[in-house]
Amino acid sequence: MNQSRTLLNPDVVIVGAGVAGIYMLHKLKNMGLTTVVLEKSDELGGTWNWNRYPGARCDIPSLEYSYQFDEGLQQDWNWSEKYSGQPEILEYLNHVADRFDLRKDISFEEEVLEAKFNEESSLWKIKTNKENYESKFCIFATGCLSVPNKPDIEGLDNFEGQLLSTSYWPREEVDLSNKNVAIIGTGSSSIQTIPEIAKEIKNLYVFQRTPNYSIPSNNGPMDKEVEADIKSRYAEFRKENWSSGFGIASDTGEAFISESDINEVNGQLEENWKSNGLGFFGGYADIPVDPNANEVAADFVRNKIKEIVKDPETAEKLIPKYHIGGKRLCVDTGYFETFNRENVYLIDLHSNPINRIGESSIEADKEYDIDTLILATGFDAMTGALTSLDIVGRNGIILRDQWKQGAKSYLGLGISNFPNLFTITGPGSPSVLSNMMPSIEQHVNWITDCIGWMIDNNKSVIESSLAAEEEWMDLVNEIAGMTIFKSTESWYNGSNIDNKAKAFLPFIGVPVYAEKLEEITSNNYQGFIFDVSNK
Ligand code: NA7
Repeated sequence: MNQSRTLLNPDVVIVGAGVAGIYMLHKLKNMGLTTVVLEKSDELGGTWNWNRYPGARCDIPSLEYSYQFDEGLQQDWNWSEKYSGQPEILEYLNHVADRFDLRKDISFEEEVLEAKFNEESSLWKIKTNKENYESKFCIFATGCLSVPNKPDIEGLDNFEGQLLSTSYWPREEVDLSNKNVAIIGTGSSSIQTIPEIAKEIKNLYVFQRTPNYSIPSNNGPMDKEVEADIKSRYAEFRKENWSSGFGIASDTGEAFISESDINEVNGQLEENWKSNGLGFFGGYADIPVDPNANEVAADFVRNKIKEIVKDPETAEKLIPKYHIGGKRLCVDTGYFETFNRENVYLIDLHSNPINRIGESSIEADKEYDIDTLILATGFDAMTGALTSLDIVGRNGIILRDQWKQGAKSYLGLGISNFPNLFTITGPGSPSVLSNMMPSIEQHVNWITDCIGWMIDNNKSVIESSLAAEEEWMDLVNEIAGMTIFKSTESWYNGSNIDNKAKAFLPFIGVPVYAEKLEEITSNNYQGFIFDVSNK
């Protein structure tokens, strides 16, 4: 795949060739910096390369989940559906790589094993499975949901049937017809997989630890009129999205449930249920912040589940009891309806935990004979890709150790003790609580400008100050404390992984974040320190 010899002393090493890595490469190349992207896989695409499970689809509308840096690109590319499926997004990312001639600077099947800052030379030494690099800057574009969480269940390693994972789905077609299949986990990935596979298999056993709220996507072919309208005013449309709390167009509710007539509220929630997808959560301004308003919206969805699922006992098990949106809200195509099929069974792990996995079975309330086991058990979110390898900063500090009590970062971009290292959509930025695509572009643009500013101002080393980082994470937590997110167990705060520090990591509020970023930048990168050789 690699078309040119890899440069071992580039100005910049970028880790990961997903949405973030390829755009970062494009920007740095345009600046004239020598840059290499190191990618573990033999294909680019990141999330959209790995997560190929049946039904994998983006739950942000296609016209929003796309790059905006190039007018020609956003005009030329035509999405076929309202919500794009994984194959089409991967095709798009490959198109972008070819269109901007990026492929030759990506080294595929090259995994970073260690990145170490040399305080004398102020260079990053990066060791991979193939080479050693030395670069001035090191940029982690490794994604927020890229290290899968493998459950610790007795017997899992001895399972002799077909073992699949939504996050590492095989590229070749998987024939599940006539199979007895178990799936563990009921997050977004599972909620998208279940309706697809239930149609073709013999029996499906769904092992649910926590039920999830899900809103119907009402996906369909792209409405050509809507597309033409948006394309005629794309810049303005993108700007509008930036002004909404989670950065998506449908999330625009300004009214408050607490101040509205309940019949009107129910009518509006019905509208939002039918057309807003993820935007259901921001459909009223107080759903994310006021537990009482949240309960009204949650109850609305609970009633929908009761209406859709015919068996009352199954419906009851599928009804979430926590705040809606506190865990990542899901968007589906026929998820709850699937439980009306005769070949689909729901096993509630709270009443019947999995005792063990046998060679060809899974045992909870009883023993289920299975041919295939699908793990849809999520990720070590937001920090996994940065703590699963040795990133060594000043004084030999390993990032994993620095973050033992919870990840801290300044703006989700820089980390104290780790000079000239940038993270794209790192902890402390809106990332997973925003539309990832524009948030990635925002960070890539910022990093590019920052490096440009350093060159113009004769600065060679940048790092965030400990004080700025502490203050920033206090703000992240203060804002989260004003919402329903903090009181819900979720992967936003590390609750899904045993022994992971419980710390809330995303910055809530796309417009506020953008304002702060702008303010800090125009204040000569306030909170960052430059050219400190020995701290
Ligand atoms: P998620 O949303 O983290 O879902 C993982 C699911 O797996 C969730 O239901 C977990 O239950 C469950 N889980 C995790 N570990 C176990 C064990 N040990 N036993 C049983 N069940 C378990 O990941 P997804 O891949 O579905 O979605 C990730 C994001 O991708 C998604 O939000 C979009 O942004 C795209 P829990 O809720 O932790 O009790």
